[in-house]
Amino acid sequence: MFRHAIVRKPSKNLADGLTTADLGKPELSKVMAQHAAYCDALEQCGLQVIRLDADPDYPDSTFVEDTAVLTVKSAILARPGAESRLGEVANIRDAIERFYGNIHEIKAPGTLDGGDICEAGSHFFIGVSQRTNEEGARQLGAFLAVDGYTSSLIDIRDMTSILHLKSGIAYLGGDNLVVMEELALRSEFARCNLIRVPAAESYACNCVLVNDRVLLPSGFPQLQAALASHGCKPLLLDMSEFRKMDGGLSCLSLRF
Ligand code: CIR
Repeated sequence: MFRHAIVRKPSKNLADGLTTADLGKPELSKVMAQHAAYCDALEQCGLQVIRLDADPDYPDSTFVEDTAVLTVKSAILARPGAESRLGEVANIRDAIERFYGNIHEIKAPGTLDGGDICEAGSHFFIGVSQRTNEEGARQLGAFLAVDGYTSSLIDIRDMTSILHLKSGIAYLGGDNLVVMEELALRSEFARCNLIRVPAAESYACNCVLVNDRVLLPSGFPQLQAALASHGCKPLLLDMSEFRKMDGGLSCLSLRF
């Protein structure tokens, strides 16, 4: 069960952040409305939402998930692989320290974005990507092992279709894993019960199990139907403006 979520209000200069999407500039009024709806949804799932102020020094800072990995046992501060995002970590530390006494840090030359880390029960899939390097993955794996978790690496460095591992997979409890077609045959997922997402709906792979609901971007009817047939209760959210900045649902919060 999650009880809390940390979010950061989008900054007015969100459009100055990093993106590879060719979808135009985010519209500020829609950004704010979509973020407010996202926070409401987390509250509807029973979470206390800790809202941090916008930080114009870091246009990507609303994507808080990339700054840390939070488990039941400890917090690990990340070290984002994009230079322009490195300073976001110091600015989230206070909020995390309010809840965790035990805080580890990924250190140079390691890099790690929280978006590459998929918790699946007592196992963690760690994406090695353009943002998370092998050293960052190794450091995280060692911290997790001390707490009794296992982990495995999923190399996505050759993939241009996703930024982070969790752009392409989501854990839904039990053995259930939502997975994009391109990753469905990876041997690392052979033991999972896969909910395969057609290429046209790939963006929706980044859905999030929050207690008894699954946050799902709106506009992806096939995955919505597949989730419903698995007994999940999707809660739909318009993500159009964050998608323009390569952002998905999971990256807008740290849940714990
Ligand atoms: C970036 O490129 O870092 C941001 N514009 C988007 C980060 C999205 N984060 C995530 O999926 N965890």
